[in-house]
Amino acid sequence: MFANSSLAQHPDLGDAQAVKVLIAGGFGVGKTTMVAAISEIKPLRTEERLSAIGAAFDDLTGVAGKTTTTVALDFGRITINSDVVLYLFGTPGQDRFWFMWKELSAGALGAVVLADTRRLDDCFAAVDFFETRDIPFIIAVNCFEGADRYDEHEVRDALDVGSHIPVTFCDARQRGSSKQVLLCLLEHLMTRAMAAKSAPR
Ligand SMILES: Nc1nc2c(ncn2[C@@H]2O[C@H](COP(=O)(O)OP(=O)(O)O)[C@@H](O)[C@H]2O)c(=O)[nH]1
Ligand SMILES: [Mg+2]
Repeated sequence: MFANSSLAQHPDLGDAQAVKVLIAGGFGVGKTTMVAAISEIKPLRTEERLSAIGAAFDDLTGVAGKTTTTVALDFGRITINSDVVLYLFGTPGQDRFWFMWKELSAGALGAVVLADTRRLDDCFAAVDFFETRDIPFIIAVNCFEGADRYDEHEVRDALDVGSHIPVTFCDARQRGSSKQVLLCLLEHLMTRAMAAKSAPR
């Protein structure tokens, strides 16, 4: 099922399939944090200090303390098992980098949309992007301290996504928690692949 991934096989990775996965969501939701927490290689980051000009555009409400912003992308890698290696691409969150999403999504087998329940509307654009292009995705709520807790049905309702879209909860700073998110996405990809296989032609 991973044969479609456009990433070339890495010589060090033997027979493992390279799978491209996007980590998307609004500004300050924890994308860079998640890629850094989970990557087994030093994550490539293209962060820039928030400039006075950028600050005029970047909505810092609820993300006080954030002093850098991803201007291009985050990149990391995690080996799931001997068959599957995930390449993670964190998308830039702000609207002004929207033009990069199309490029980044080429060859992606799936996506994680990270959400902060205090600013759920920030991930509408990502949900819409993946739905429109039929790129499978899951919602991962990054549970910030102080944020109200909602169950998966409430999150699904608020985002107006169907019951087939998995909603999971995580702490993007924790490797184990972030890995569970990726396993949830892989499970979703498998379920979809199986359903497509058994659907009448
Ligand atoms: N308390 C808390 N802070 C987090 C969590 N995830 C990220 N952060 C912090 O929130 C800020 C924004 O995270 P970042 O990964 O840069 O967001 P991005 O814009 O989506 O890449 C950073 O200062 C992180 O340290 C979390 O789960 N809990
Ligand atoms: Mg970032």
